[in-house]
Amino acid sequence: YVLKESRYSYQYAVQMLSRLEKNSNVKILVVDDSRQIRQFVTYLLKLHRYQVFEAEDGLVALQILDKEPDIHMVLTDYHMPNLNGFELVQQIRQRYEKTPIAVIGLSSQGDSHVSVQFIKNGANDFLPKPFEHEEFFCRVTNNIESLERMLSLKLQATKDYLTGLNNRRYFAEEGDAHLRRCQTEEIPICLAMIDIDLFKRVNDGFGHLVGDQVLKQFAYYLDDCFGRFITARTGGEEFSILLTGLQPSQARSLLEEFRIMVEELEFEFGDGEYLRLTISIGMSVASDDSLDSLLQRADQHLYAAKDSGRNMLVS
Ligand code: GH3
Ligand code: MG
Ligand code: MG
Ligand code: MG
Repeated sequence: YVLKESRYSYQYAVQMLSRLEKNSNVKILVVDDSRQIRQFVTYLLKLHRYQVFEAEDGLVALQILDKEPDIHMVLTDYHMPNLNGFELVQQIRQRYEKTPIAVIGLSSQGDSHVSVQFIKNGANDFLPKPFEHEEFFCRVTNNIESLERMLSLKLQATKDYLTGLNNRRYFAEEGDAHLRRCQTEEIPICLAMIDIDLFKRVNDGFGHLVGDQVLKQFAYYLDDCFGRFITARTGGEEFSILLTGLQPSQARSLLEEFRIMVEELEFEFGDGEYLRLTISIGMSVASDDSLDSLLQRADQHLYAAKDSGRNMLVS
């Protein structure tokens, strides 16, 4: 006989437990003006260990979403005072343009018009009330799974695989948007391009794997010092930072401090061995130009730093 895996097998139980454990990290907002329905939906979700927040109308829902940035799913009724379900979805899409939030509309059966309108207004899915519990859980799980797939794709598209820093693509998109915001608000902004000196020698002398290991350590220090700014690995051994809210003189001294710190660092590899590095930095100061022209000027300054003997900042 081949024992068919039972629904109640040990493996199944382990699988269920890990699913529930995963669910406990998922925050869901339930919006309904009927307290009874709200509590019932909450009860169902809590059975599956989800973290649940409740709102009695759209306005309260928006307040909660503002306070809880990691709510990624909203289940909402249509008929509600203040802000109805459609208006809530519209508001969510407008305000959280860049945050993936799955919205599932709920409304009484027979109102097919409502389901269409929910989807047209930006909801991901719709569920008529009353619903089968199984269908309810299937829809919630499906939507969470597609959300997770989306988040993981987004992460892959914006992060550098080796160092975990933002990649060039992220820097171009976010940097450009950020630069514009700062320009309208008249916040000072500088761009630094950092390039590791003679990095080819690390690879040639110790091998590519050591080179990778060193780049990872370098990225760690860069993030530690400049993590509050927009940073990225924009080339092989080249990194860029948008220094916002600092006067050029402040940006310069921060970068100088970093350059000197790097000079004194010991980058470990193999069995307790270490090597030293220096960096060259090109900095440019934004006026009303584009990110491209800022990058271009920083690059010219970086080139000048290399030309003048490396291990220095030119701005
Ligand atoms: P310079 O001071 O003029 O910048 O000299 P350099 O040797 O750093 O510059 P060059 O552009 O000639 O060489 C950069 C080297 O960085 C070559 C390349 O093998 C290495 N590199 C780029 N990306 C990676 C990476 O992901 N891993 C490793 N191990 N090496 C990399
Ligand atoms: Mg209602
Ligand atoms: Mg280099
Ligand atoms: Mg380079």
